[in-house]
Amino acid sequence: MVTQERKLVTEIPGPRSAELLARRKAAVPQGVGTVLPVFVERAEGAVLVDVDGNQLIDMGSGIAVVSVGHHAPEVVDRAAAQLDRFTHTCFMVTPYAGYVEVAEALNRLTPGDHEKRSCLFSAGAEAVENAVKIARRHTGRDSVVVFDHAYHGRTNLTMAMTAKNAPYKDGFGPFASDVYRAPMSYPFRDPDGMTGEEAATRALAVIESQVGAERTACVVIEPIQGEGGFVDPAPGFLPALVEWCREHGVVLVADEIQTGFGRTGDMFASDHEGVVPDIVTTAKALAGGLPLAGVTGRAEIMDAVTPGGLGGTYGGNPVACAAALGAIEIIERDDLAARARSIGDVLLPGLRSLQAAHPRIGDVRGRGAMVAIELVEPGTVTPDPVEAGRISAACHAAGVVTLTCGTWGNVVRLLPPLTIDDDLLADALGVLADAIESR
Ligand code: PLZ
Repeated sequence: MVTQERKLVTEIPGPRSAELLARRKAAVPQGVGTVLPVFVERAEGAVLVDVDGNQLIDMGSGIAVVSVGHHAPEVVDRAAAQLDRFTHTCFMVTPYAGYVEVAEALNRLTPGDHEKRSCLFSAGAEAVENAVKIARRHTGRDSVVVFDHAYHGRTNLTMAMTAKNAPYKDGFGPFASDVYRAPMSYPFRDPDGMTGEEAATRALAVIESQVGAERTACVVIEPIQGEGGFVDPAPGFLPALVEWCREHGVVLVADEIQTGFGRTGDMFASDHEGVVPDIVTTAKALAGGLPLAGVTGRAEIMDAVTPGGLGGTYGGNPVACAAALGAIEIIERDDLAARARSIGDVLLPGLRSLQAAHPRIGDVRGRGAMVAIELVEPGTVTPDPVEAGRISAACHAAGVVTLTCGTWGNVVRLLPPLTIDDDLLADALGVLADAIESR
């Protein structure tokens, strides 16, 4: 049992982690980054235990993956039982019930009560790639519209869809064609008072003039952007995009890979404004730590692809499906969306009161347990990535895992497990406050 408390017994990283870091450097290319070089030995709930015996509060959840907490018994027991039965057949060769059960759960939980179908993959980027394939086949059109600050993955097509150059795209081209970028609604950086509807008009003008509705297969959007800086569009932006898509037969794909499964205080971030996407991509929190991703959409769109057009050797691996059924059980039974809202009710006011005293905190934003601060030069919107890095590093040194994000790397984001207890959350917020104040 790992006690749910922060406890440092060495400096961070400790000597054993430092030793492993040296081996890592000799064995793994530097291109695979490291946010915080403590090597994890065990994890439970919201606490990571490293190889030196330090206990760190995990405010990143492995990038929004372990929403149900580390080592949740429902996930571990189901996955272990499945390991004992069989680990692989390939669903396309000889199917098994777990895949179908996950598809049924996705069809039930994603926004809208229309008839749906779901197919499963191993990584988020793969889900996005397949959503685009399906939208293209269904519409017979080629063009894909994405947004400024978007993040959709690291494969060739999803690199083209991702906005930020370094480190994601720099030197990795040429990229897939027929991907077009529209301006995002970014309330902190948009003209004062710009509404979501006005931001949508701005985006749609770009799409209509530079792509054309009749050439557009799909519009792909994160309802709250993740890696791009937790950019939460102004109310009205998403509904206006959906309406335009419907009018023009364009498939609206909501990339809910980071926002899904209760994270933002609704089961899906699209639910917040009653938006019903045509296709939803999921991954991360879906399987509580095992690799699994989903594409869920309207039956008539999903069934546009002929047999054999979708798949992959490992997609919907039986162990990952068993884990997903455990994770989904917890998310629904314990109403983790409501828990996410109460986490937001602690974090957002706490961060706003820090903002009042610290002009480098330009913006506090997010919903539920997906919240962030954007650091700027005081009194301006000029990004301050150095300060974001300094704050994050100070949190790490004190035993709290935080992540940064944003096009300019100037956003510190918080993504705790939704099961984190109040004391641990308060401790993490206190560490963050000290880090901000220690300048
Ligand atoms: N779409 C919205 O957030 C993954 C990437 C971390 P994969 N985000 C974390 C990194 O530096 O690689 C993500 C996402 C959204 C797609 C993806 C891609 O999911 O499972 O990493 O392929």
